[in-house]
Amino acid sequence: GKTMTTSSGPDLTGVDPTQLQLLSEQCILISPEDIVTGAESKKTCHLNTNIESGLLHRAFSVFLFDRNGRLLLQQRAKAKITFPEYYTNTCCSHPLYRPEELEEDEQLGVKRAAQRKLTHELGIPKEEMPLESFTFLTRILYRAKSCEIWGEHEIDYILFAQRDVSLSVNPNEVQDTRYVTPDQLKELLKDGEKGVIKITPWFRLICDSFLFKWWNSLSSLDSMIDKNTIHNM
Ligand code: DMA
Ligand code: MN
Repeated sequence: GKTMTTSSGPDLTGVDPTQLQLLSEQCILISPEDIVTGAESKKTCHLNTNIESGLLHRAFSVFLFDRNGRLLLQQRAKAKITFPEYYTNTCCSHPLYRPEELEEDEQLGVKRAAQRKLTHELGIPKEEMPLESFTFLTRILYRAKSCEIWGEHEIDYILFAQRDVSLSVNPNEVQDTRYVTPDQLKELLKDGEKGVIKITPWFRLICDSFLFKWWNSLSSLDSMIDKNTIHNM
């Protein structure tokens, strides 16, 4: 007979099973002023239908530099539901709705989430990225579509760190990694404009605004910190 479908929502057939499981993670809902208002699943937070109704969540973006000042980039895995195979900064994800990742003092919650995902995506041992190794620079509010169904609408905490690390890439998350100089990144951004490669919208926004200025000040980042502004991009 006929199969009855009672649940509404996106068609998830063909989605990578590991990435499908991660859709049940509890993200942190916030107001445009970055005040916590509740929790919703990663799935709910990333559906364009909900984003169009204003649903907003908290995220972070790590920019990790080696001792020579080169930036570690990743190419997202084909299995990623949003922005598969796009080139982007070192690591991005969401602090989860749990006490240790909700802590706002010294941005400890997002720093703990960053530590967790640097291990999960890139295999960097926690001991190599102590919480003190992260410098929080500022917050960026942006919205972007990945496809007709999925998108992003986040306040993104920008975290910088500089140290040499050991990598052991998780192929379900990351297709490739590469250290780049500023000139090499500029070439990559040009390839992005030509459509030769794809670059994530948040990474593009940060490259076009703050990245190169901050990169120039790697050894004196303290003067660049802007804890109070939420930049609406
Ligand atoms: C989400 O990144 C966060 C930003 C800043 C876009 P993501 O899609 O890589 O998250 P996850 O790795 O948790 O799927
Ligand atoms: Mn998100």
